[in-house]
Amino acid sequence: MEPPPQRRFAADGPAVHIFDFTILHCFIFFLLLIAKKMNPLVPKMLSGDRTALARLITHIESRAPETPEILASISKHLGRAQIVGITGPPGAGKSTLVDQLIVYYRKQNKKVGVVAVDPTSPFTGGALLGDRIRMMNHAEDENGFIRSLGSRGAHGGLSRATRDVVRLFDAFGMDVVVLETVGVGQTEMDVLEVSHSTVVVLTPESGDTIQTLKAGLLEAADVFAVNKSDREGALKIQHELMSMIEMGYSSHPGDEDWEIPVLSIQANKGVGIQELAETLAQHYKFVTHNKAHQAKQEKVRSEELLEILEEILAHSLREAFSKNASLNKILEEVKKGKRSAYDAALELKSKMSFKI
Ligand SMILES: Nc1nc2c(ncn2[C@@H]2O[C@H](COP(=O)(O)OP(=O)(O)O)[C@@H](O)[C@H]2O)c(=O)[nH]1
Ligand SMILES: [Mg+2]
Repeated sequence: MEPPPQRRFAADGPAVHIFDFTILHCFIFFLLLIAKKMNPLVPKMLSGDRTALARLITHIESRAPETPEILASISKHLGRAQIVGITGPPGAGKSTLVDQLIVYYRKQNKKVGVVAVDPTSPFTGGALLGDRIRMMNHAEDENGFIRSLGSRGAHGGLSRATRDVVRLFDAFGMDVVVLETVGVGQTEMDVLEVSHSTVVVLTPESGDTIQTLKAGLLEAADVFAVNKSDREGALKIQHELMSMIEMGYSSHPGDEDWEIPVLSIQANKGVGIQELAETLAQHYKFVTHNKAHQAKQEKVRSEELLEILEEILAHSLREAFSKNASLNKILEEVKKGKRSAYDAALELKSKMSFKI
């Protein structure tokens, strides 16, 4: 019988053999693992299926129990997108600006995902409708995707849901993800933690109120965009912001090397958009090499691990209560006011065998 053909690197023969063997087994193991764990929508989404993407967003927005599995299975596909947060008072022109950014990035042949967080929309319907009408300009575009998230249905987890939708967009292959959020409350500001850069949009009308604007809003800015620069007072607010920055009011600790730019924009005419996008590209480069930003991300990630565990445990507990008669009995006693929730919780805690 003929001897088997020699390997190209004969001297490394056995090592090559072991290597092949290990890779093959890892691959099979990985396949088994994902076959067991992976939601079938995930591989579809990863291969570019927009319907699968939309359905996964819905799961995540409603914090379906399989959310952690979905997010775990896309973790290898993350970290490629540039994430831009746009915030500011209602009516400042954020959505108009986001629209223009989409047009700009699409002309550059970049894939863009937009997450609009507007807690006012589920109540009035108005803001959402306005956004939807604008979105239709991009609806036919295969490489743009816009989604509005309301605060309802997210079980207080709006910032978690938003962060996770941004991740889905990243895994889907978006080059840029734009996050629009109204800068009114802490929850709305928290969602910005996920972005590389935050643009705070103000208008000449903000000039009179700049002293009264939430400090958190001004401090969030990596870039200021003074929109509606066609209106009177635009220069005045620009100067006010500049002198505020000079006095060090709005610099981030550790980010002193980044001088916060104040740009003049007219979003409804597309004026200043290119400059904004270029500034954002510079800031993206800056943060990816910046120690203060990395330290902030480390803190965000460790907080997140605890939040995820809390969410998983809460799901398991709810499930246990719905299935277990003795737990249900205790729940009923608490419901009827026969015993306090604290008393019941301490008894249940003492019965839990919980080890890590
Ligand atoms: N005059 C003027 N109006 C603008 C400009 N940009 C946006 N607007 C208008 O401002 C209003 C609010 O815009 P919108 O994008 O919905 O604001 P948002 O609430 O911050 O998202 C809309 O009527 C826009 O047409 C601008 O540069 N100049
Ligand atoms: Mg808006």
